[in-house]
Amino acid sequence: MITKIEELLKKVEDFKPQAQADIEEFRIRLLGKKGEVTALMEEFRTVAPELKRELGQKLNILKSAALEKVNAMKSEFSGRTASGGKIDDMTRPGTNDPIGSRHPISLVRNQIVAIFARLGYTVAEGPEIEDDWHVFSALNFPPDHPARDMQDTFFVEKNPDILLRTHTSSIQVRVMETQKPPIRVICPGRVFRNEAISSRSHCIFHQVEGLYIDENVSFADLKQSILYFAREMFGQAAKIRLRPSYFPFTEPSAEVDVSCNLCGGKGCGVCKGTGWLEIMGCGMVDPNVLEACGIDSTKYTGFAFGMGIERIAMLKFGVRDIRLFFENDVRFLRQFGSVL
Ligand code: 2NL
Repeated sequence: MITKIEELLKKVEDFKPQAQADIEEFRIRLLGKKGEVTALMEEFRTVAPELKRELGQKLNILKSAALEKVNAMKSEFSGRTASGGKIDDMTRPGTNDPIGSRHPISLVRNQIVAIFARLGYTVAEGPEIEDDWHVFSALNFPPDHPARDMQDTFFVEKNPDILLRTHTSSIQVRVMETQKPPIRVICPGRVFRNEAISSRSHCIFHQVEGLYIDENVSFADLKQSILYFAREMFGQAAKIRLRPSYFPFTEPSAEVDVSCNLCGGKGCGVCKGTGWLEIMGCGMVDPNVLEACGIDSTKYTGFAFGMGIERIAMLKFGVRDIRLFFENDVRFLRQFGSVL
C-alpha cells in the first residue's frame, strides 16, 4: 500500500494538463467515487492497527496534494488569455478581434452595383487623374464650357491637359474606345470638383454612372431600367418621374426624381413639401459622343445615367450633412451595421 501511495503522489506531482478537460478527468480518476485515492481510503479501514498511524499520515498528504493540484490547475487555466501563459488551452473559444463595419458609401455603392449586375451590367473602373479628352472633349463639352473652368475643375498647374476627373463618364469613354457594342457597364468611382465644402457638397465625392449601347436601345428602355433601380433601392412602392434637363453628352436629357420614401409622397421637410427627391441625371447618348469614341451612330444608340453615391446614401439613411461621410468618426460609421 505504501508503494501505491508513493506512486500516486508522484503522479500528482507530474500531472500537466494540456486542456481544461484534462483537470476534471484527473480529479475523477483520483478523487472520484471510484477513484484511486478513494479506493486507498477504503482499503485503509482494513489495515493492521500498528500501521494505521504512518499510513494515515501519508494518505492525508496524498489526498490534500491531489486536491491542491486540481485547484491550482483550475485557477491557472481560468485566468488565462487566449495568447498568454505557458500551456494554452486549445479547447477554449477564441476571442474576437474588433473588425469595424463597412463604410456607408461602400455599402450603397455595392448595392447599386448589385442591382445593375442583375440587369447584365459589368463593373468598369478607370484612372482618377485623367486628360481633357476623356473628361470633356470626347463628351461633347464645348471649348468654353464652364466645367472646364479652374473654378470647377482641379488641373495640374504645369499641364492643364491633365486634371482630376469631375465625373466617372471618363471611364465609359475608355470602355467605348476599346469595346464593341453591345456595351453594358456600371462605373463607380471617386470624383473631384473645385467646390466650397458645405453640408450639401464636398470637393471629393463618389459617383456611379451607367452606359448601355446596342442596336435599337430606346428612351423606353432607359425609363424601365431606372424604374427597376428605384424600386430595388427605395422599395417596391417607389415611383419615378422624369423632368427635361440638359447635359452636353446626352440628347434628350432628363433629371430623375423618386417619390419621397419618408412621407410617402404627401410632402415633408426632406422633400421640401414636393413629395419628390432628385436622385440622378440621364439621357440618350449624344451621337457626337458615340462618334468621338469610335462607335457608328447610324447603327447604334444608347442611354446613360449618373448619380452621386453620397446623395443616395443621405436619402436612404436620412443623413443631413455630407461631411459626416469624410470625417470617419466611428460613432457615425458604426450605425450602418453590416460588414458585407
Ligand atoms: C448626374 C448626371 C449623367 C451621364 C451622366 C454619360 C456618360 C457617357 C455618355 C453620356 Cl460616356 N452620358 N453619363 C449621362 C447623363 C447624366 O449624370 O447628375 N450625375 C450625378
